[in-house]
Amino acid sequence: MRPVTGPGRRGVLGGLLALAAPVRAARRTDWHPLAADVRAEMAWAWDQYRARAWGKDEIKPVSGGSSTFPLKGQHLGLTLIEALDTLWVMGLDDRFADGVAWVRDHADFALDGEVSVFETSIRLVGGLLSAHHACGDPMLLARARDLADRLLPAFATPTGMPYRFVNLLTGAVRDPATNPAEVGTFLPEWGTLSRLTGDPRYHDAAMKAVRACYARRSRLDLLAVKIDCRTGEWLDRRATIGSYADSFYEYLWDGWQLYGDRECKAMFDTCIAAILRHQRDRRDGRLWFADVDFETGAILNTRQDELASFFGGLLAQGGHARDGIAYTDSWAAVQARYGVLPEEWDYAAAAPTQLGNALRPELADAAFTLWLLDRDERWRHLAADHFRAMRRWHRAAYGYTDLADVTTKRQADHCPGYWWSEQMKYYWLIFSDTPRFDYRRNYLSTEGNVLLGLVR
Ligand code: IFL
Repeated sequence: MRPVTGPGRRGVLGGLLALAAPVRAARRTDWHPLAADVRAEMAWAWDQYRARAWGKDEIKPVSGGSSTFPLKGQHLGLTLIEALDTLWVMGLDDRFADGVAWVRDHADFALDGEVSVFETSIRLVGGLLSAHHACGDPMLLARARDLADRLLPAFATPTGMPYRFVNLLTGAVRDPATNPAEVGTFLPEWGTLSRLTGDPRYHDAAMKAVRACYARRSRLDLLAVKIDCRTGEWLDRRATIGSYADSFYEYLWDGWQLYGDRECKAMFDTCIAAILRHQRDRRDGRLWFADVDFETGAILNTRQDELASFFGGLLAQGGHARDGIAYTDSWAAVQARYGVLPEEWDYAAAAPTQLGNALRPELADAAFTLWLLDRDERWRHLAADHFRAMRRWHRAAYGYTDLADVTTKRQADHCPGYWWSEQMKYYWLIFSDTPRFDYRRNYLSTEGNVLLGLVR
């Protein structure tokens, strides 16, 4: 692997796009009061978690209970670990120190139970690495390494693509029917681990898995959504930019941005060119990306995961600013209609097909990424709408919860770990102009973990 040399994935191209989309001076707003609101909400939610669910994976913000994830029935401190670099970048230093002390005294990954390799890596390995980036405590790096070592047995397959689940204590693996996202979303965390420990195994395992999946692309250069990690055979024909594929493309770009890896850039360019060619679909003046047959390009459906709403930022990063902005505008129009995006949207019917919202960060992610690129105030307005809608409808007695129905705003009772790592950080960074973050040279993972760009 190569050292970190290039600008962070969300920091590149800023000057170029600024020329294409100049900041509109007339809309200048003082965003700092909103940043203060975001920070106050984070501190309040953390204090609720501290009082009612300390060390548990996830708080139930309506009832005040807790739930486990990614292990069943045993807690790993998911929320706490996901929150750490957000607390630090907000300057909530006592709370950050309290969380680090919990990791030092209580985090234990030698538990007899199975976890999703993908989820554990992006959330917990990534969370520990970003906390280490914030404060430099070697204990955090040691914990990240211990956990990654427990995930490594999943990669011992004939193709190098990992099984979906592994037992943290025994290394027993389960479920070979995996997908591009769960195969190709490791490189930034695992490459960082290799750089910091001098042990190339993490980077090499991540890269081998990416190559194995990419090598099996169709003649149209499209990937399908389900693949057997033992044989490399596709188990489905559907190509999508949504869940089960999304972050595969994101991490190709990230491999280029973080490590200057030309192979990653070439793979990214090939995949994105194919997506633009075969999946781009315009309806009523709006840009969407259809699910298509990966070998013929025939449209299979016009449903769009909310998860795909991050994709506009990625397209712009990769040099497709016009498409990236148009796609983000499509989602912004849905947000304007419902206040909160539904989990799934049929763009041909212009109607939601899944009514819930799992407290999702993706549109705020796209707004932040686009803003880093062109500094256009409209992205801050979009992020502000996202934040204000969240505060209005997702706030509950003991924190922020997901919604069961975006049309009625009926609340469920679950706060996912990523809420602490993602949107709260995106809002803060886009509104605060904090000196703790390098706005020109940085890297945030798919989970919002800052692996480059914290300024101590
Ligand atoms: O874990 C989060 C991350 O952004 C991801 N997929 C979905 C989650 C947030 O919606 O890669």
